[in-house]
Amino acid sequence: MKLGIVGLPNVGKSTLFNAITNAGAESANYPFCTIDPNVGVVAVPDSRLDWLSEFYQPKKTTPAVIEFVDIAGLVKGASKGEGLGNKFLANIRECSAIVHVVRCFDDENVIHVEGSTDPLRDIGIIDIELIMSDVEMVERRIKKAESAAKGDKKFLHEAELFTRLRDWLNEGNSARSFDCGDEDDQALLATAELLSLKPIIYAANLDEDGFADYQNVAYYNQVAELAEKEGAQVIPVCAKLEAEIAELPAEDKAAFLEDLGIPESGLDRLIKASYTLLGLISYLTGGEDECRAWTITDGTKAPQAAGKIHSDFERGFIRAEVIAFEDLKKCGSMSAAKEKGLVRSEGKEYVMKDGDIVLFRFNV
Ligand SMILES: Nc1nc2c(ncn2[C@@H]2O[C@H](COP(=O)(O)OP(=O)(O)O)[C@@H](O)[C@H]2O)c(=O)[nH]1
Ligand SMILES: [Mg+2]
Repeated sequence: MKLGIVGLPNVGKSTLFNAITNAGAESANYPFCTIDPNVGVVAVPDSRLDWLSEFYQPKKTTPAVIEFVDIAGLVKGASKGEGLGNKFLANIRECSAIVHVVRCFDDENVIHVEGSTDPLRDIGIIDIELIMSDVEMVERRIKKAESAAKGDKKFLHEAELFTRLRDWLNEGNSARSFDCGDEDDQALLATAELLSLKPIIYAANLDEDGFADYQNVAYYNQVAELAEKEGAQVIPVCAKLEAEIAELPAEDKAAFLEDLGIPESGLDRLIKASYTLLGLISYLTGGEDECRAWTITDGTKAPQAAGKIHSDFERGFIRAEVIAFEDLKKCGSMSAAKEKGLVRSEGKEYVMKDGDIVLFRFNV
């Protein structure tokens, strides 16, 4: 589950990526912080895990992590192969979601490939490249479905669906906004690995002054308005500042942000939002050896969640002892929570919730 960082050249992608990778290297004893120069692993900030860790003082604390890929080189004409375009588009195809970095700052020392700052124009350029690349995929899909339909009529519907989609894309619309009707059709579309169907977050990259007062920055508001129409999120960041913050030791970070009057770093917000965008949630385990956040897909049931820890936990699942994080925090200790009856015993059909603190009972 990777997120691809995309955007025009010189909008701050690599600066943001470096901030992310540095934050990862510093925040966790993770053995694989930088997998390759363009792929970085970062810990997902989680105040609940911080609390648990404070509470148990374990030997080890392990956060949830996600991967980001810095995808350089998308320019006008990429879908036609311009500037290694196809290679970069293929990189995006391997990602599950997209962080689209949009330049929302003026700086005459940083060249803008299009000559001026204009967030909506920039978004449009990238969108069109993704959409045109999808058109090619969809054309191929239509041909395949049409020839399959000669043998089996059921493929006629697939050909028809993808033809409608192609026309929609050709009008400059993304697959995200395509209204395809029922769930079966949606599932069919999902098999096509379309770039413009991937969930997206806009990262509005502001300068320092802009970031401190982003709600009054016209560039930011333009992106926010577009995002709202698409049902997407926009997160204000100052990549340059984030890169500086990421190099600070954890204990200095909070003070630094406070000095600037910023409650939470844009990077932290972006990472958390990215986790949610991927449809992921965390459950937690706590103890004197290790406190840990475990990543599961939203909607996962208890046995499969247990299987993340060890396959035996899933195979021999008996039940899960579960308490909501807020309940534990309120009670102050596990024994107090038990007395109040807040530790629940849940069975095989239990759907895990974000922030559940869990002890699995199993027998193999
Ligand atoms: N003024 C200003 N410059 C920035 C900001 N973010 C990035 N830059 C500068 O913009 C240039 C291009 O950034 P880079 O991250 O390499 O862009 P990329 O091509 O999108 O990867 C670098 O010189 C950065 O220092 C920002 O928030 N404010
Ligand atoms: Mg770059």
